Amino acid sequence: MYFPRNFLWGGATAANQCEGAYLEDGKGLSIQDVLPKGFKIITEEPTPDNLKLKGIDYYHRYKEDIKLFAGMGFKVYRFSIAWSRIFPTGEEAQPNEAGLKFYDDVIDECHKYGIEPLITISHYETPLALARKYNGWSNRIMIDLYLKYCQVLFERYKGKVKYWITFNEINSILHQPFVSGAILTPKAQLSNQQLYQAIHYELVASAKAVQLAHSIDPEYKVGSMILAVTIYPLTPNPDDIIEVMELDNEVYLFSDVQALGAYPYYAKRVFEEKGVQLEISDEDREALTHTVDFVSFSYYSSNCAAADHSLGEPTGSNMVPTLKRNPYSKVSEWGWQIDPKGLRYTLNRLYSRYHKPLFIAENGLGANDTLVPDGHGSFTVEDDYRIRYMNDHLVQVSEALHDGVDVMGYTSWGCIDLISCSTAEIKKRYGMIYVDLNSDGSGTLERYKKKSYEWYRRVIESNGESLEPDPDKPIVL
Ligand code: BGP
Repeated sequence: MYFPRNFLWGGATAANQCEGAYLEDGKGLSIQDVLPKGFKIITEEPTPDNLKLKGIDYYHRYKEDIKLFAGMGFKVYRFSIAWSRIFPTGEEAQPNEAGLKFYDDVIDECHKYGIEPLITISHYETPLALARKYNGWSNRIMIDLYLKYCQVLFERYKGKVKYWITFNEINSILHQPFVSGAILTPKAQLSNQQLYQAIHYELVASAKAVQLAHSIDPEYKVGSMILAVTIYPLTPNPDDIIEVMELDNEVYLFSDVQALGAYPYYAKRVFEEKGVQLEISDEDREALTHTVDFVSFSYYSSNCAAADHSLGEPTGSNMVPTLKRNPYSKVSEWGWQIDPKGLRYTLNRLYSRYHKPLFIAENGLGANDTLVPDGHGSFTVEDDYRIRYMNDHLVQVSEALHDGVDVMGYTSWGCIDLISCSTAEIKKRYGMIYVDLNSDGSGTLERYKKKSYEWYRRVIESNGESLEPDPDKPIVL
């Protein structure tokens, strides 16, 4: 295996999917508090009876959870800060000290075990008040409000945190303008003009955050993050190749701006065809030149696309509905196609485009798990399917490293079971740590180590040497 000695092995979570305590210690409502069932906004006010709001009670159990992460040997832990814990409505003159104190403690707990924190500044959890008052990122005022929040974090955590990600999966605003951009206008009524102007404001905010971070601490490493929708042409028909090229450009437009410092050459035509006349000032253009230090992404699956949308079997993706099944890929229980080699391909493509260090911020398998007695008086999950998924993806990360790609690290998504983003379920579990919580909200919230816990511990301890390179050979613990 080709993992460098300083490879950052770890796991990732997001505040809104695990913390719970949705109004504790002065926290304000976030947009997630009106999404108790996944991507559908509820009109009534959130209540404490809501499953998603309870998360997995990480807010009160983070010490136990971080200790469990340390037990696997994590070098890095990616988590997000809930913006509405720091600025409950986004507009207070002073940050909420109790909210900051919570993250002080989380960061200290990481350091206790030599775990490097990697903080996502905005992970689908904008204060709800900003959505209601300004229609979220469709309003330029969001740039200043976001930077005010960033400044508090960058100053507070100087010398304690090194790695930051400005926005989780920034390109998902194309498909989920509310979740990703706090824009209340329903997608069907949102014009391309409004959408791309909002995207522009996020990109300017991200670049200004990079500049601000570096001015506060030159040691800070700030990254971008995209949802890597890796797409193959359904057939060798040149029309399908062009279809994929255009779909790719929709995604790369974001990381191109963030990593290369200006709108890419193809943006002019994209805007022309979408009827977008971007309002962009000289100050904006200057801000965009502040590029990220690393490029991160989430990778779960790959898909196919064809120019003729009637061809192929739809994947049922709620992000890009025109995506098609790949007959060569297996499919998860939630219909996500499984393609480990697609990760090597994605790493190579991003590296050849940006020549900047890459970070795999999310990867993992959402699956139904069954808790069984472990034979020693406790419980476990025999999650060989998850081990297989992670093993085969990590082997492809090693291949990409061998190809010469600079990969800084890998954080498996939902290293502890948490509430799903798209469906708000607990039963779609990604963790190597099982949380005793059921869909009806019952359960003790006790944590149990799954079989994958010991497997990942050995992978990290051996720096990848224990991985099974042959996808057809059983993985023996
Ligand atoms: C990404 C999000 C995460 C996470 C993951 C898995 O898009 O950044 O927050 O939840 O997807 O998705 P899901 O929870 O819908 O299975």
